[in-house]
Amino acid sequence: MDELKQKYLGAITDAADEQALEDLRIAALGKKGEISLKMRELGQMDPAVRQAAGAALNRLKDEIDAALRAKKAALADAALDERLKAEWLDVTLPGRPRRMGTIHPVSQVTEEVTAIFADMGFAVAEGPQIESDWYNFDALNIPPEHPARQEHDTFFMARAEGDDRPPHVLRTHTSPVQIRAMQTHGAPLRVIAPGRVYRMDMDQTHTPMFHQVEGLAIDRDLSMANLKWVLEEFCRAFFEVDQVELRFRASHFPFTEPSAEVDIRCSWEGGQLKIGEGDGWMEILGSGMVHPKVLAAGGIDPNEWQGFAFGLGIDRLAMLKYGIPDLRAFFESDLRWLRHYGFASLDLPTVHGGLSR
Ligand code: 2U9
Repeated sequence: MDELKQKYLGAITDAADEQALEDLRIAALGKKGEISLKMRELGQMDPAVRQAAGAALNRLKDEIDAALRAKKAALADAALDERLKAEWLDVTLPGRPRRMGTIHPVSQVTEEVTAIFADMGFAVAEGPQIESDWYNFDALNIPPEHPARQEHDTFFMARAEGDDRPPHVLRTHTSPVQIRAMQTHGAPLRVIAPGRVYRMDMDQTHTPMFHQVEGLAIDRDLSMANLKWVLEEFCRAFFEVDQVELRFRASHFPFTEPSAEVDIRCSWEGGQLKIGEGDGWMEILGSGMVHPKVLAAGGIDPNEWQGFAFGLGIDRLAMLKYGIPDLRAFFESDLRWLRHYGFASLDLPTVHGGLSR
């Protein structure tokens, strides 16, 4: 009996896993197990011996059973420990930073400009980027002999041989959008047209595709004074300064008469641009009173209505506001460039802070 006890308790202590324990349980306590066989032998024993042997066998059975359970629990604990060790996580580790996208400066500035004019009652209009040469040129009082209509300035769409319909072009400005708005809505009208435009130009400061916002206001008695107020109001809001000073320089555009290029008072000190102060002037946009022929092309009677119009280049405005000195930041759409120049949609450097970077 002692031998059996030592054999099984020792084997149970040494059992490596649950399967080994189960094998031991069957070998000892199973139907044909050693203990069970011994129980069966009790029947042939002398009653006096049987009683003592039976009690001892029952105790041994209980001991083996208890040892099996204890070992099973110990194995389960060890397995759990093992798993916890393997699956341990350091929840105090810092997170891995995720690379976030940013809004492109051109989109950002387009939205800013649009919002400012929307506050002044201008609706936003859009139109096709491939235009007939009538909408892009004739309607805007740009005659066929004008340099802009020569092959080297404008992208003309190819026509099949023998197709002699008037040419289509990649629009060179967003002005055709306003012609369409005049035709659709008539006067009075206040509309801005943001969008892509195309010119055959490619150097340090020009890209063949760039972005404009043009504005047009038509009413019964609009004047340059109204134009001046609208542009001043825009500049205060856009450059986030209380006071701006604008200088209107006489110029010429076919679609406006009179025409003016508009400069803003600024200073450049230590490479930092400050708007509204200093001795410098920087050109920021073009403008004028809409030419009567252009009003007529839009179906609006120039004897009854006047209009003012302006146009600004978004790419340059974005570079000024966010201190981006290089066009590569734009046409490569490269986040490395944008980050390099400190542009992040959630951390906007202002004109005064941003350019010092
Ligand atoms: C209509 C009538 C008149 C829009 C105007 C300018 C002056 C101008 C330039 C600014 C920088 C183009 O992107 S740029 O190179 N634009 O100087 N644009 S007046 O005049 C219009 C528009 C539409 C029907």
